[in-house]
Amino acid sequence: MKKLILLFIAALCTFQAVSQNAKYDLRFSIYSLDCINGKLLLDLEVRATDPSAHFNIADVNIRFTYGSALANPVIEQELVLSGTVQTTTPQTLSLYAQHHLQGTINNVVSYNVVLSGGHGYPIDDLSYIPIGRLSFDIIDYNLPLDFTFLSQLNGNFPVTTVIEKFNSSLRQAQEGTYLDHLDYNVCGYGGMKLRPKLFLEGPFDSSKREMKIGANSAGVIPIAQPYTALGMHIGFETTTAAVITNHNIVDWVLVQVRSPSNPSIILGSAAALVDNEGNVTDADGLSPVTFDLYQGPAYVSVIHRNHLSIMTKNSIDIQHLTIEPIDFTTIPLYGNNAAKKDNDDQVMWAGDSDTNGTINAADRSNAWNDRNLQQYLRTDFTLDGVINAADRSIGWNNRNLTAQTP
Ligand SMILES: [Ca+2]
Ligand SMILES: [Ca+2]
Repeated sequence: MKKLILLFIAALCTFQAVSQNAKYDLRFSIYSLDCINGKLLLDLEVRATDPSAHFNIADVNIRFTYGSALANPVIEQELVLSGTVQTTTPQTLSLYAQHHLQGTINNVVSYNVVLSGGHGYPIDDLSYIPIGRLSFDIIDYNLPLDFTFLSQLNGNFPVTTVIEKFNSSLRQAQEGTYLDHLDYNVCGYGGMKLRPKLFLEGPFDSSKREMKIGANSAGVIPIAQPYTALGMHIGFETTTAAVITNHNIVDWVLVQVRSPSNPSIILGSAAALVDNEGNVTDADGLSPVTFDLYQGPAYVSVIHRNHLSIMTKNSIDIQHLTIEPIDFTTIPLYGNNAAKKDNDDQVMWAGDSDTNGTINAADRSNAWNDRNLQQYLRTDFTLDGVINAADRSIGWNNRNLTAQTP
């Protein structure tokens, strides 16, 4: 192995430093985090630094260190730079050899891609492309992830190297920005604690700036959360009738923590209770909503079974074991018109009886079909325990609205 590395380094040294524009940025992107089975899938991504730095990418050797929370890196999947790829300028095909971990040892990954034919894949500054996906075992749930690229700029050796194919020759591209994710989200029992606040339009009383507890008074709120049965969550959170009564519970909601690099990826979810003042708590009615994640930047979203889901506009830096308040009644939200503006408050839109993210005629039809029922049903948009004209009215008023959560 040592010989191979030396050969590789010797090969790199043959590239002359010439005036050029090829310059690249690298980042890590968490593809998925499975805290139950202890698996992390991590994508390595590259882009050109700016419009003047676009180039055709040939060989890549990405080197980075990882923390002792993780072990056993293996290549899970080759992504864009895999096998035969289309090269646009000129129009032709390029071939990449099978990706290897070459020199991966002692918490250093050396991810190796070699162009074996063609002009290489053109990268630009508009979007990162994923090169390949690594799998890690999570072996210590109480430590943060700790990824650091090894770069020339930091004086590391051997370093990350990206090679440009220019005409028919190869030359080394310049380093741009390396986005290291330190202390990133990782499984850690109860490590992430949130205290969200939110208002639901259906029961919201704007004159009091709180929510009515009609469904609670009617005794229809179940002690088991409804989201697992709806296929939105894996979990078995239950409360008690006493908690529902004593804490003026309005309903169950689902709180989600999402990847900062791709907010469509849900890193953790928890069913939680919301009380009449909008406080979202664990099933005991008091504790913060807790996730088996360590800490890190993350988007936070809230799902309700018949209101449109909302998410923070930006990722939030959540610290380990520090209760993070997230006031959805005022915080900037992701997307456009994500919530109703009611004087100074943001209020989640009501009327999505099938939780499909859109309020339309099907929802109003469902509310009509359930008229006069007195049950815990998603057609009860006002959350007062009965389905009637008031529910149909709210569904009509909010017609054509869609959830902004990715
Ligand atoms: Ca719907
Ligand atoms: Ca109702």
